[in-house]
Amino acid sequence: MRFDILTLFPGMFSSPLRESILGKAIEKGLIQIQTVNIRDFALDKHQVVDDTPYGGGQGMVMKVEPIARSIEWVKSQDPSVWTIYLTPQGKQFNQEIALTLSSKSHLILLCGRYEGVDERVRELFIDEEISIGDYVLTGGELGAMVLIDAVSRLLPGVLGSDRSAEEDSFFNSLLEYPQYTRPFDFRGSSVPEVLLSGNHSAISLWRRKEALKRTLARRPDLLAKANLSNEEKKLLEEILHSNDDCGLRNADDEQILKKIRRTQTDKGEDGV
Ligand code: 4GX
Repeated sequence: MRFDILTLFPGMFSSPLRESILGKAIEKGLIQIQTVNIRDFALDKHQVVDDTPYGGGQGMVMKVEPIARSIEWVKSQDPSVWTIYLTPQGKQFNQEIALTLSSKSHLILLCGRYEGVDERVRELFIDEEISIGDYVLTGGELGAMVLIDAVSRLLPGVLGSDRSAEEDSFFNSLLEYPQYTRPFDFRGSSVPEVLLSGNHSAISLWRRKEALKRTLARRPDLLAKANLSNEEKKLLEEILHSNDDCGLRNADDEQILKKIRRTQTDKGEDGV
């Protein structure tokens, strides 16, 4: 899969995407990450890429021509490339979008600075607008890195052969269970005995129950959407009937709890 990043700050991408897992993926030829400096496509003597907004107001707007030329330059190599603009006004990025994007062969990621890009860039060149979350960055570059990271690890061969992305708990809309490694005892806090038992079915059951508890406590919204197996539904009822309230206290949570019970019953015996 190929990523072309259109930015005024290509230097930002030199290290973060070339370390560790993504660095190996590049070496193996599984992904290709190229930066395109938008300034190189400004034709005037001073290579101006921004200008004051029509109608007045604060700050600067990125000019349409240098962006248009850089996109057209990439498109001339591959007309089928999918063009994304990172902006807080876009659809909020999540695992499902990452999965959809991972089936594309080539993405352009346009990184805006200042007050954003001239509206005609969106109108004429952008296929999809994506936000990485409800906060304001100084530019789209970090958003592009987040997207590349999340998409790349879904590609076959990027994660080690012993670990597939389908095993991610987010795939099943549940948070991860707690993990431990040595030492057994750290300052009086020890590892749950079941993990040392060698009883694989008991360990698996404990982990699924802990994942459910944690999801109920921290992200009950995810549970409402989850496709739970019959066994998981049973475990969930056990948790809900125990004295441990899993941190669910306020009225909002009560509503979500009702919804979880309803959706998980409505889905019937197969959990679908
Ligand atoms: N998820 N930013 C875009 C420029 C800008 C300003 C105003 C449109 C309107 C962001 C995010 C993000 C900062 C990238 C502002 N564009 N990108 N940039 N949140 O905050 O992706």
